[in-house]
Amino acid sequence: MPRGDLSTLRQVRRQPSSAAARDPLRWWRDARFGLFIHWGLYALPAGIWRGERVPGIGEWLMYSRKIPVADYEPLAARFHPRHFNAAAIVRLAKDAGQRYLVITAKHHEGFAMYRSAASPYNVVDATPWHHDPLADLARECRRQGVKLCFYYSQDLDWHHPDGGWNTWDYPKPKDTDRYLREKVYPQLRELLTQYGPVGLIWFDTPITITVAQAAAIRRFVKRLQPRCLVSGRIGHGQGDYGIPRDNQMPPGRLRGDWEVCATLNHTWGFKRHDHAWKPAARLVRTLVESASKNANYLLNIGPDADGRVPTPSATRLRAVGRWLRANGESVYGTTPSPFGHDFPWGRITAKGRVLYLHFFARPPRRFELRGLRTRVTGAAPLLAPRTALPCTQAEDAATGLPVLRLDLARLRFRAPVTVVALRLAGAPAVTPGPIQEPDGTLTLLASEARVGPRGAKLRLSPLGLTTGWTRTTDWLEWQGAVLAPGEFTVEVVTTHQHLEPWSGGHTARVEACGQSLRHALTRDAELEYMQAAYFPRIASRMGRLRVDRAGPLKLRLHLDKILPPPKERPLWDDLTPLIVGVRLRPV
Ligand code: FHN
Repeated sequence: MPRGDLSTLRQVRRQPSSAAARDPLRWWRDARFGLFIHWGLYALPAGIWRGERVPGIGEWLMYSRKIPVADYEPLAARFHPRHFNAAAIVRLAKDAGQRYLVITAKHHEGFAMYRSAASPYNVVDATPWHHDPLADLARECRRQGVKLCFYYSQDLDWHHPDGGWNTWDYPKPKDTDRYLREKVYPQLRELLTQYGPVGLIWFDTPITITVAQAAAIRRFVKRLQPRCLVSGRIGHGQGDYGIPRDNQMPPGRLRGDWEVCATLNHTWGFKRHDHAWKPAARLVRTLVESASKNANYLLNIGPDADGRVPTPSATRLRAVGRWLRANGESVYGTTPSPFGHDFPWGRITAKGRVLYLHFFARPPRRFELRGLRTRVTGAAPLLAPRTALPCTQAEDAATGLPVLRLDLARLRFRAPVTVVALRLAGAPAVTPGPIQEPDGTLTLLASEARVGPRGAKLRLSPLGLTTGWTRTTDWLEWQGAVLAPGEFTVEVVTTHQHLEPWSGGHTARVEACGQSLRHALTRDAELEYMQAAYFPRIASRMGRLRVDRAGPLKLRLHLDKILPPPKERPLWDDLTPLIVGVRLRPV
């Protein structure tokens, strides 16, 4: 079993550099927003097995309860979703502004949600419905202009004796090649030949398959449909784009192409008792944040066993769609923020010579953006392009940093996100590195740090978090820009996946301005941010730092004592400290 955070393992192939070769990703990058659909037999128990609520996500019920195949299979005889309406589901995606749709053709339970000659355990042959919903969706996607894509669990399969991870029915060592030969390849062939052009295959959970197996699956897909994309969770660096962990929003800018996959409540597959619906405002902001980081946003619905989309899901998706209909210009076809850091007021996307400032709350009348070097030729609200917003650009006297000042008196803030378009004289250029915000905070994200010394084991993952910090000689170093010196509270910010333990207790040391702050990484506060339920950000207070002069600030973070990881290690995480960064707040 692999060790290490799934998201930090290499997921993406090195791209050939010619534009033509990159072209297959073009539609996907432009789309920015897709609909994920988790639908399978698990919608019937809906989180309840033999009268008991089963904790965890709905589609994992068979695994969570180690339900024998003999007891789970009969669910198929009860699957008759009379209310399934492919036209309505594709219409919902369109109303939401989603440009592609990814449906679970086969999830880990092993049941094919389409007509499969390769396995009788499929929705046409094994259910009283005798119907292929993927054929309906394919037709509707074509008719309504949405890209059709399939999720396929290439590794975990709790039904096939040699599929990944059913050890309660099949305790003997697995012959993965046999499983691939008997089920995966024949089913992929069906999916790629029966439904017309497929936008992408969303492979998932590459836990047991080898690099050779992953590479062969990729070749197989590309042979049948050369333009079909392959998700990063095929594993072993064979994907066309990367996927952070579920519901994870990484800090700062990302390198390469990514797709943030997320739930509307907590579960993916329908679960009767999961009512933890995320507010629509948060979904819009997450979409914007994804786009600002060169990531698509794939947002999930889990239809029930009758085929109905839960009303709270549909309501929220339509609300996102209403926002997008007015503001879509700042999302579709955009490129990421030119800045490497996140802003406390919102997020930035770009398109050619336009920067879109997305305000998540009413901004102050005198708004300041630091570090933009390109000349601004005009600024206006996206929804009121004739309302010119006065702006000036100057250099900060003490540091020489470019500072843009916008007068937002004429901006009407409309929740959840209001966009201001900045027209530039050329392609956006910015001062690299962290810059103190007008509110006085300076956030030093690990993704903007330098790792040392030469030969360090410590690395920065593609998601901008530390990985492999096992040596006390390694360090992170930043050069930030301070415009307003003074006294600051210094905090180290760490994170962890919510179901996995937090790696804390290590002794950290911050060196800056000739001062040294040494403290254990204790759980002092939890920072508020949108995905905090899944990846809490924990602040550990280090002490106070006095910065006497405006200008560059060099700060180094060391770990003087690193505790050994707990014996009970979770599946994914390498359990070395996951550092998000260091935060300086004026006292
Ligand atoms: O195990 C699956 C899970 O059921 C769900 O399909 C998600 C979607 O990203 N992927 C896996 C966990 O990461």
